[in-house]
Amino acid sequence: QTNNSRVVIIGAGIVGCSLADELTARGWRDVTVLEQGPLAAPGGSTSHAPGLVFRTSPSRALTQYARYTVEKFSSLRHAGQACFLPVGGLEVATTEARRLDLHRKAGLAASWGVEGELVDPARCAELFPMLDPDTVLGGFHTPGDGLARATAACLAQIERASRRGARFLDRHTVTGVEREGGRVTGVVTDRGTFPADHVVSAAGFWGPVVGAMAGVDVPLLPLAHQYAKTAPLSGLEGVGADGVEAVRPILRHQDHDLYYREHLDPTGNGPGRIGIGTYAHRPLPVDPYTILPYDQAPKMPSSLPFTADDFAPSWTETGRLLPTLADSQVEEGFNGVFSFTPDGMPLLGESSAVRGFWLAEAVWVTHSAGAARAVAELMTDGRTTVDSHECDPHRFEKAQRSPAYVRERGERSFVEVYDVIHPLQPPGTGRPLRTSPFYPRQQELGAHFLESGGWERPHWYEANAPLVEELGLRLPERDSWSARHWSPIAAAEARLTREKVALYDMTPLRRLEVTGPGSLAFLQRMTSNNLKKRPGSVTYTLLLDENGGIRSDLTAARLAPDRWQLGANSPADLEWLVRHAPDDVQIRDITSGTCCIGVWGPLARELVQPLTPADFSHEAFGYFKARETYVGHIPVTALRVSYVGELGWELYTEADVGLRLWDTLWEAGQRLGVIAAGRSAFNSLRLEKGYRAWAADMTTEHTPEEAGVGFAVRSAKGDFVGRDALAARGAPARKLVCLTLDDPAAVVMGSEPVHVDGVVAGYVTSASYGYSVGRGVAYAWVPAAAAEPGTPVAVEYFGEKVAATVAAEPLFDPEMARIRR
Ligand code: FFO
Repeated sequence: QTNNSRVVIIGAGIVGCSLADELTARGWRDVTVLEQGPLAAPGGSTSHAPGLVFRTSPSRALTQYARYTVEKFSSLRHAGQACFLPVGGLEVATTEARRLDLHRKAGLAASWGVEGELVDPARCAELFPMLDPDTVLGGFHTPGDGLARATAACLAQIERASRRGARFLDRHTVTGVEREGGRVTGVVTDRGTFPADHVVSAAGFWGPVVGAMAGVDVPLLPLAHQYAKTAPLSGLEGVGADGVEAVRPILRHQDHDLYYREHLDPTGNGPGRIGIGTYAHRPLPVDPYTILPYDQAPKMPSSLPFTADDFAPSWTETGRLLPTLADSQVEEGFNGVFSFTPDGMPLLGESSAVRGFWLAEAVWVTHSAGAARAVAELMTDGRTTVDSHECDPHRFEKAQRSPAYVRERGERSFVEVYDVIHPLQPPGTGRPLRTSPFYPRQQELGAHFLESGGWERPHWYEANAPLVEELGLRLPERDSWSARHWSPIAAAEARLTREKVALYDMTPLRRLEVTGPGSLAFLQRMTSNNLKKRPGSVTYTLLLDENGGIRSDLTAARLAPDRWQLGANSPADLEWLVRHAPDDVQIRDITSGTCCIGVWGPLARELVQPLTPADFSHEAFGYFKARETYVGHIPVTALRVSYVGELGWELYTEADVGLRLWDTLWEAGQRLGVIAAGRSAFNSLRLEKGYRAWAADMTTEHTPEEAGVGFAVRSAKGDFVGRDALAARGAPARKLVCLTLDDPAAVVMGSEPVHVDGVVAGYVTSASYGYSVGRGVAYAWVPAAAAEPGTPVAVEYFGEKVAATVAAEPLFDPEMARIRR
């Protein structure tokens, strides 16, 4: 299918070239790539990138992008050579913490489909003969990793895209982005203006500069990172041949933030060197406005002068790991500039501020092919094959976009790039940023805060510590990893939520207000469930994409005929709805100006009823109903929903009176033994109840039927986004299932591989200990054939096979007796 829209891509680095290739492969005919430097090493980050492709990452999306880079560059050829050298990857551990983490990494690799093997020190030295086996405790070998030849890959894709009609114009400096009526219309350069329907900024660390021309802020920080080469090494001369510039695996020594690759002479005659990259030095932020253009830069714009002092500790450490290098020296080095975002993930997608202006930024060569494919898919079909919500440019909220924050978090991303990061570990800087009105009370109660979306979120409260003993809770010992950011207090909070009543801060739950005469018709078209119900009703419904994939799950409370409150997930939900809204519908994100307390537990009614003039009996205020009333002095919107599976309400009010609402409930609840409870208990309770969390458990890659939320799809109600695509789908090949771990002492964390009949067949999405059921609980994707309750499986946790069983769900209160009363 041909597409004659005019696309201008800014930047002919690996992302711009890959994107031109992907777009022209999808029938886009009018693609122009503008580049300020000379092709094909124009001087951005790609031109100096050492090209290491280690595919394994905690992020499933990044791993899939990197897998595609390997696959694609292996088949791309330039001047007779493949653009990828499959030398393999080796990560070594020199500390016990890292050695353990390599076990976790091996699990991640298996979950995301990367072949790998844990190896002993002797094997490490065999794979990388310079390495002193006495310095390492072990390694993780990934034979399919290797080196991307970035410049060759650019050239190969320039050739291929050019054959399909793309134009690559170098020495064109972009000076402006033209807009009209909220859309891009063209790109201005020093050599003329290029009209455009779509403009893609693939400008790398110049992204913020190009973004500013379009009035779009691009939250990335350019940082310099050191790379050096040794002098020629004896033993490496004449090793290269036939265009091959490396034979040994790429090597990572993450305990000291170091990586290594060979630079052999590809003619097979000359010397060989080792290249050394380090993240061990202080962050070296660079103002992209100060980077010299190609013609004025001494080497190339992205290559800043080497600061030898910063490199010294890395060189010393290198001599320890690779003793033969101790006799050599650093022959050349540079400080190479590249991009870091506040969370380390790329920025991929269309700007909501300027239609037709796309970001393809903060992408490593490692992930470049997959990231470019994702952007091409978004531009062509509006969706991606690999769910890319983690790369959505709108994931940072207003409060997370200040230059000071982007800088602080960007530097942090650099510092932490090779650290062992626990999945719950909060960022070490820039906190607190967003707090709910209840924050002072949470602090008084000794809340242990973790962060998500910039919000401080209590995970448990030290004030509840005495309960662990009072309740006589006996909990299995945890290993050191699962014990991090966890407390037995969570078990007490979970127990009291099931037995009495607890207050949960639900303020970070995203709230959208939808109003206007067209609101019902609009929401009927955009979501899967039937919302045509009386005001006062709440409906659980799904935002599907055109292909029937799950973009989000929502609660839709109809507060008046033309006024709705949606409980949503990511900023992308607002983006998606606003984009499709007709003129007679208004949508507003009211999250920041409002707050929410979940009051849940068997005593919830006894707590709330005396405080409110409304009738909160089951008969008058049924399950999944909403009403606007008062609690004490405070006006509230009360929703009778419960993500923890207990009787109760979500009580919403304005931020200014939030603290008073908390205090009102707290005081009234004393006689009932009310507690404040945190996310740790919350996550356990929701998993016992079988409630899915969007992003963790289900994404656009999954259909409602596969994910077990088919009940929220009412195909008979009329047309809606995704309906026809779902109808055309066959029976699901995989299913999201509930697993219980057979050993009551076992726990897993999420993202672990699931073995069925001895082979890796799926992965864990969310996990927790189920305090009510006395077992570890894990949700996991498995083949449909293994989804029957009773099926034995194994979850691989730090290399151990933990026996587990597919369970009938939900584990807790399947009759809904505790909620519907
Ligand atoms: N909105 C509100 N108000 N509260 C929430 O906790 C959440 N969510 C997400 C986003 N929006 C929210 C939605 N996830 C149920 C399950 C998942 C949810 C929300 C609610 C639930 O109660 N399901 C019941 C009832 C379904 C029905 O009657 O149609 C069930 O499956 O039995 C929090 O992440």
